[in-house]
Amino acid sequence: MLKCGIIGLPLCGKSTVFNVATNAGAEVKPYAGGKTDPNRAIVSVPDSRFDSLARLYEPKKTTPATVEFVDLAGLSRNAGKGEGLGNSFLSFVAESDALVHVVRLFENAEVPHPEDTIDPVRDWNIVEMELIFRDLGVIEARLSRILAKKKTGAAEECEKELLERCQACLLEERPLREMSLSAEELRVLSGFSFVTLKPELLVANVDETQTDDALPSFAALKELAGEKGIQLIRVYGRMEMELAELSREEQTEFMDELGLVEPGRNRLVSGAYALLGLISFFTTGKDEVKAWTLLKGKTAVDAAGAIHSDLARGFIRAQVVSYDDFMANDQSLPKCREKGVLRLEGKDYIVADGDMIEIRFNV
Ligand SMILES: Nc1nc2c(ncn2[C@@H]2O[C@H](COP(=O)(O)OP(=O)(O)O)[C@@H](O)[C@H]2O)c(=O)[nH]1
Ligand SMILES: [Mg+2]
Repeated sequence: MLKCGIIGLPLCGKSTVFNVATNAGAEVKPYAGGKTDPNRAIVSVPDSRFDSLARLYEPKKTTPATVEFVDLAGLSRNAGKGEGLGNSFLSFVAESDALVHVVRLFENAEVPHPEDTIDPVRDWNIVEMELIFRDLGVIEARLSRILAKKKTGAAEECEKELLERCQACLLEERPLREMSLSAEELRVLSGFSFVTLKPELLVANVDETQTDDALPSFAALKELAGEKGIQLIRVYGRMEMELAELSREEQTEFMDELGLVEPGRNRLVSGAYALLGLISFFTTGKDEVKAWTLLKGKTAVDAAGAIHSDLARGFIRAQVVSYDDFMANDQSLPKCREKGVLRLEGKDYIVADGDMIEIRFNV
């Protein structure tokens, strides 16, 4: 399951955004020190196709695709003042698949800002630099271990050369995700869990009174996101957290007022999903309708393996029909077969978003 770590300076609204994403009701207040377990919650990925399949099959069990959000309390108050974000924070970032980076735009005289003023671009840079320092430290440690060796093999020479290129990138204050790395290079780097290699979703946490696109802090952030190629979404943190607790009808009413088409939860979950290039495929039946998560570009055998390793091992063929074709043909598999939209695909078939798949296998 995909794990999204929520990061950002103290009091920027991380726990608030966590609650928007998960409706988990985590405590929203300044961290008082001491050791605290992170807030964790698993949420299902909103998908109207999955909902209609579940209604149609009326299975004993429905299993939507899921995403986990993790929000760590207790970032160091001294982040950005050269004291680092703390080890527990950085190890939590390292175990995330994607980062949801929250920056504060909201004005609220009751909530102090660790840097005293509202400046989301500066805040973003502070956290980004912490992540860059962390990766630099990991590289330096590894390089000095390689250099200390009397003899190094060809593989280590390659690794050293690659790490030095990464180091040069970080020393220019650029995250590793800005490098163009081959699949093989990414494989070599995978063991280091580099945090600046992780895809990042930038969340502008604005107050419900700040709906204007021309808001200077928002305009500046938009420019930054454009420059860096980072996906930016706007969340009315406090307001949408309260919204998440209301009934559907009440939510819709308030969302209309704010000009929002989708609730914050959907924007956050779908944003993270798209960010990672994830798609969903479905398995259907009387027992269970289930949505599975797969990386874009993966094959029918990968899909089989996601379900069970036996299905990948004994893979013969995948019976595939797209959700859209299925719906367009009276939700009837025989009719889909007749029309030729229900196909038998081989191992190398690239799974498309919304495919309904049945694996034929033999073990
Ligand atoms: N006015 C306003 N206050 C907010 C907003 N988002 C968060 N806050 C307040 O800012 C404080 C810190 O929020 P919290 O989510 O605990 O920040 P964290 O330290 O990053 O987890 C809380 O008192 C929130 O109510 C917002 O959109 N508007
Ligand atoms: Mg918090």
